Amino acid sequence: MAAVFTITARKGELMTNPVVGVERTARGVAVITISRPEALNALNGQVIQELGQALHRLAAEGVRQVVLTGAGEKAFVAGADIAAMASFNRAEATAFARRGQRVLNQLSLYPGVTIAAVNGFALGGGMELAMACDLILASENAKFGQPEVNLGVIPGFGGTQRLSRLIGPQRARELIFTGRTFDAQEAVSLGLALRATPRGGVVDAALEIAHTIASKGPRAIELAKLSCANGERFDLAIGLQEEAEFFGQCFETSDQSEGMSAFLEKRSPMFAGK
Ligand code: CO8
Repeated sequence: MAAVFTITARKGELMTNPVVGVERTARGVAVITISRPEALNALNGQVIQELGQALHRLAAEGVRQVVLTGAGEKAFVAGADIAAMASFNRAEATAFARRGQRVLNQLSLYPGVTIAAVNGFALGGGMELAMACDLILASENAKFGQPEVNLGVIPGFGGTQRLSRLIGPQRARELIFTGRTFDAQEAVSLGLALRATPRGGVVDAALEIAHTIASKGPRAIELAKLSCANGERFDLAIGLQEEAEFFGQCFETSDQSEGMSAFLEKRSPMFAGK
């Protein structure tokens, strides 16, 4: 994979080493890696800022599939940075939660498919980060949890909202109230993770799915994602109305005429993403 760019500090900002790396595969899938090994890739202001910038640039470049992972084999992301949060007052904590939520919303609304390749601890903000992706794959050494109550706080990057939507309100409450950690197999059986993969193979497994999706009609994937997201926000009747609208929109794309012509002409489609 070739590096596509390195994040640089904006004018007036202190120049620090980048903590979010972006690489791209030959087939156009981006791999974003959060890299703060000294703190098990914990989310501080710099990670959140660089992640937001990386997503913005990838979307502007038209990158359709993104795999998100943590550097090393020990952690995906071990939570928000406790040392950075320890001295927050109420206003600072609220602002930090809102800032994190904005970037996680940016991730969940990314105009393409996002896959979390969870390669170790995904705790607190790390599990919330994974839940903002479309799919979660878990390495067999992955450990998930919302342990915030152990620290006297609650999930603040969307955990009290996204977890119950993913696994149901009662199961979400049990995990949030006990703060217990659980392994990849349990994550799969809860429906939090799609599947468990052998240790060391989770990014490759995510790339395999991303490359399969990359061969489909890009506009169709984008509209299908929007329609699925609507299903989680609206009731069935509104969701179905919206689905019919999105279905109609597909027929204004060249991908639809190419996909259907290719089928009828018994050849592989060449999608333009328009
Ligand atoms: N923040 C800061 N540093 C961390 C974090 C973290 N979340 N997790 C690990 N580290 C650091 C450790 O302090 C340690 O640093 P040092 O070597 O300088 O002492 C280094 O990473 C390695 O960690 P350990 O020595 O603890 O490694 P172990 O293998 O013994 O344990 C664990 C690994 C179990 C993952 C352990 O590190 C741990 O429990 N970490 C904290 C997990 C946690 O509680 N996460 C939730 C944080 S709260 C949160 O995410 C809230 C999100 C919403 C925020 C809303 C904003 C207000």
